[in-house]
Amino acid sequence: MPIIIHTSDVHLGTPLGWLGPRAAEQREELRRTLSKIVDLVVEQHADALVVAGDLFHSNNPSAATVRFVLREFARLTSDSKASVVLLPGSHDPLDIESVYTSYRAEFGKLDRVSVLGLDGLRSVAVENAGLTIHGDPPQRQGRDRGATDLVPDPDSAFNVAVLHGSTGGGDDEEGGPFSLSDLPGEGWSYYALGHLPSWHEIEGAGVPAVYPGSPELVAMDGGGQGHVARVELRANGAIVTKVRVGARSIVEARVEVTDASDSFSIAERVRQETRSNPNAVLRLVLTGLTSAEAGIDDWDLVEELVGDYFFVCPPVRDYHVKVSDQDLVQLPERLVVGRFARHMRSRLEEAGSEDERREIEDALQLGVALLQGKDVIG
Ligand SMILES: [Mn+2]
Repeated sequence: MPIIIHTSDVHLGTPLGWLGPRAAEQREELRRTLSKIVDLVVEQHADALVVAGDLFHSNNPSAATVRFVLREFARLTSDSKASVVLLPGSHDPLDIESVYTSYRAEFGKLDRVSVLGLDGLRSVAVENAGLTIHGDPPQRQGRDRGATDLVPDPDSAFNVAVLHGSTGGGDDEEGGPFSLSDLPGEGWSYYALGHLPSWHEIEGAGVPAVYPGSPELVAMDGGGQGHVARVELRANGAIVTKVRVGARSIVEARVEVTDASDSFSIAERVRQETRSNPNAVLRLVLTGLTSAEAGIDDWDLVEELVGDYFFVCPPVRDYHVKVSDQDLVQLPERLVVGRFARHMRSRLEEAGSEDERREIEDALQLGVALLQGKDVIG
């Protein structure tokens, strides 16, 4: 039974500037991921590698990046019987400046490597596998539409439709997965989709319809990336297996800064909540209420943690700073917040014990923050 390895949205050549000093390393990791995918095709004796769009991050990748891809595909076709079927996507669309037309001759020299849409190509028959792979590239950059008029080949045992796009959203705006009406009708064995950054399966299509997501981390808001789909086409249906190929992951932590005296003690809390992981990008959200004197310095915090992770994103400040005594006195009496502050301050003066004082102080700060419309709970 035919086996295909399905990937999309590799985004080779993306600058990854958000990774700062780690960007070059991660760009190299993207290449390594393509090599791992090629290895997987060889190991699995797959009949085809399908790339459902956005193999390249743009139509202007460096010559070195294109040469790397050509070399990997040459390795694939010499070490295996597999065909490679590429669909241009929304980042590497098939327009007049397309990477696929600029390097037409080089791609053309490779045996069994095809670009759907180039010279009107709409389907590729995979020899000896009873398999035909069909696809139509998105028509224009920034407009992602499915090609609903693809027709399966009745003489082929298995037909796979390859589509790139989502409903709504432009190229940088994230749309939702295709709805069923965006998929071409009856007679398909599998829908190989691309454009969404993380793994997603469309329910109700009758046969599996899968977005594998990027095989490696490319975006800060990434999450469920890092996989390819291994698809075994059988007479009684396609079996899809999610195969991990990505090296990096994202770790998210929400950490309370309340009562922390400095950045170092916050770093300690982060370590208690997450495990250090040299392959993880840490996304940190700081919550709670802190005093101005605590001096939470984002840069200190990142410096403290940077050795524990592949990269630490600048922390998101979702915390609030306590109102100083001086500011409390100045809250206007005609507002509820002013009267509340005065009332609580007089209770503070009457407090009997240190514990009681602290309790009233917390209630005062929390109450003032709430009355000022700040979201300090949870
Ligand atoms: Mn795309």
